[in-house]
Amino acid sequence: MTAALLVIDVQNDFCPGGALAVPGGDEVVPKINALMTDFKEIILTQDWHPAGHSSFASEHPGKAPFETVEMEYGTQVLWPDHCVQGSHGGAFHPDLDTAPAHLIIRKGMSLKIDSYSAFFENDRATHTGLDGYLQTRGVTKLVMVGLATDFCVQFSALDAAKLGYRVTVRRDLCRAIDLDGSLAQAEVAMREAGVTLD
Ligand code: VGL
Ligand code: ZN
Repeated sequence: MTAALLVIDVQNDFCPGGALAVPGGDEVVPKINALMTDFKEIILTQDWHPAGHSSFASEHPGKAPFETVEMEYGTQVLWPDHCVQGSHGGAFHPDLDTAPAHLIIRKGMSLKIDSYSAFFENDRATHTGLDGYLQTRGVTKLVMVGLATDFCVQFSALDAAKLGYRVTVRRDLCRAIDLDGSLAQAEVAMREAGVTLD
């Protein structure tokens, strides 16, 4: 059995001072770096939106960040412009040790579809390719850390569990946005899906 560490969206825009700052987002960086030494397989994800992405409130006249809209694929939360391709906000936190990573999965690159999960876009159908990569590398167990617990970490954990991986989320190495109780909901959903919450 091979375990992989999945480090989710530890990027400047999700850290204090960033466009969509997650409280304490930068606090997890040193401990994530330390945890990397326990893994032979390390994968990073990077939220990587084209300018004018449909998840940005600025693309929806009359709408403010954190309101929702109905998209073809379901309800979408609208966000401040964040993690634009090539921007400083889209770069990894400068202290994150990216050298040991085997693979960097970029997501949210389709203009019209957001992607919280490391496995599927928010249409729940379009693969990122991560599942194929993990299968061909013999990975069956995933430990997840990063930002944000209630969005990208949760969606990644639920998809991974559904795909048959054994999943552990290290809550001490994650931080949440927590919109209207979304963190508590995420924890219930992850537990129900058989995800281990450490
Ligand atoms: C995320 C909101 C929008 C995340 C990404 O990484 O959790 N949240 N884009
Ligand atoms: Zn995003």
